[in-house]
Amino acid sequence: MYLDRVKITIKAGDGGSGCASFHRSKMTMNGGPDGGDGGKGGDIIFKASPHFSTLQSFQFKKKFVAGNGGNGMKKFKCGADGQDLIIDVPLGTVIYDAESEKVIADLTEENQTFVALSGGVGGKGNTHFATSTRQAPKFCQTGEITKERQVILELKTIADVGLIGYPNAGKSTLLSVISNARPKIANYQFTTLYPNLGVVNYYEHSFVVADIPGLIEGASEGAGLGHYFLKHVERVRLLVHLVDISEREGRSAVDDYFTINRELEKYSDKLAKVKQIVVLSKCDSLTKEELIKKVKEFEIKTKTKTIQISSVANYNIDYLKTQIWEQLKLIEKPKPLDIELYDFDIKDKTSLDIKKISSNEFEVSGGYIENLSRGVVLSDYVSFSYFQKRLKEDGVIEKLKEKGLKNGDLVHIKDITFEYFD
Ligand SMILES: Nc1nc2c(ncn2[C@@H]2O[C@H](COP(=O)(O)OP(=O)(O)OP(=O)(O)O)[C@@H](O)[C@H]2O)c(=O)[nH]1
Ligand SMILES: [Mg+2]
Repeated sequence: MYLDRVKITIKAGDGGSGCASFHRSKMTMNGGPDGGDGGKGGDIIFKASPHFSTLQSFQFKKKFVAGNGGNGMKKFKCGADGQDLIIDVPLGTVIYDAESEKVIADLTEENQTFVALSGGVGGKGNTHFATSTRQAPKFCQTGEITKERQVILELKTIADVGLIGYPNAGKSTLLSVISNARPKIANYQFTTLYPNLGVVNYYEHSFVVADIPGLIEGASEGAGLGHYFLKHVERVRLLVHLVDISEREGRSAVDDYFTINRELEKYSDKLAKVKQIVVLSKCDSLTKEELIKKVKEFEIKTKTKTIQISSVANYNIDYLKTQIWEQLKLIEKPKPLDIELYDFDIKDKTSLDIKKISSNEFEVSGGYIENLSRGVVLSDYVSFSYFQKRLKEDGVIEKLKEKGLKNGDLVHIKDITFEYFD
C-alpha cells in the first residue's frame, strides 16, 4: 500500500507539577519552603527529511506523544523537561489541522522544522508562593495538561521535473538511466504504482525527477490509476512528456500526446500550463527511415518540436539532460504554499462554560477553570480563598448570577462542590 495522506494524533508533553515541601535538617526543624518547579513538557516537532519519499512509516503508528515534564522535588530541585518528539516526514509534506482542514505547515526545505505543539508549562513549586504574610505555603501549581490534536499529513512531492505519459511509454526506464533511482520496469501497463524520485547529476548541478504512474484516457473519471498521482507533479517546474514513437502497441503517438494533455487540463489549468519538453521514446525500435517519417508527421500534427531518444540504446540521453537543465535554469522555483497565519497550537485559558444542571445546581468548566485551578489546592483553606476571590474578581460569580445563582445553591467546579453565599 502506498501512503501519501494520513491522519495522525499528536500530543505535546504535559508540564510537570511543582513541589510543596519545606526545608528540614538536623539543625533546622521548620525551614522555609523548598519545593522545586515542574519541568516543561516536550514539543511535537515535524522535520522534513530527505531520507523518506513516502508516508509509509505512518501506516501502523498513528499516535505520537512527546515526553512529560518531571515533577519538582524537595531542596529546590526542578523536574527535568520532557523530551521533544521529532517526527520525520518526507520533503513536500503539507500538514493540515484535521478539524478545520486549514494548512498549518508546508515543509519544502531539507531539514526544515515546524513546532506543531509546544509542551505544557511546568507548575511552580511552593517557594514561589511565599510572601511576608504567608511564610509557609503548603500549595504549589500543577503542570499544564496538554490536549491531543489530530493532523493530516499529505505528501505533495517536491521535484524539479515530472515525467508524464501513457503507461509503458518508458518513463521508469528513462528515470533509471538518468538518475540514481532503480524503479521497477516491465513490458506491461501500470508497472509503476506509485511515484519514484531520482536525483540526476548534471556536471556540478543536480535536479530531482519524479516518475509517476501512467495516465490513460478517462483518468479524470478514475480510469487506470486515475488522476490521483498528479498531485505529485503539481509542484514541478518542468514536465517531460514521453510518447512511445514505436507505436508497437497499436496506438497512435499523436493521439496519445493529445490524450495526456487533455487529462492534464482536466486535472488543473495550472498543471496544463507547465512548460513541457516533448520526448519521443523507443527510437531504437524503428528503422532510420521509419523514424524520420514518424517524427515529421508527429511534429506537424502536434505543432511541437521533439527530442528523440532511446533509453535502451542510450541515444540522445545526454542531450535530453542538457535540454532539461537549460530549461530549468530559466524557470523560478515554486514558492511554498501560501499559508494563512493561524494559530493551531491554541492554549485555551479563557473559555468558560456555565451550565445550570438543576434548579439549585450549577457546573462551571472550560479553559479558564483548568488554568486557574492549576495554581490552587482546593483542600488548602488559604488557597481555596484565593480561588474564590479570583472567581469573583474575574466576573465568574456575576455570570453565574445571570444564570440564576442564589444563596444556598451548589456550584460544582472540577472535583469540588461548594455552597454559594454572598
Ligand atoms: N526498445 C525499447 N524499449 C524500451 C525503451 N524504454 C523502455 N522500453 C521498454 O518499454 C517497457 C515499459 O517501460 P517502463 O519504463 O516500465 O514504462 P513506464 O512508462 O514506466 O510504464 P508504466 O509504469 O506502466 O506507466 C519495458 O519493457 C521497457 O524495457 C527504449 O528506449 N527502447
Ligand atoms: Mg513506470
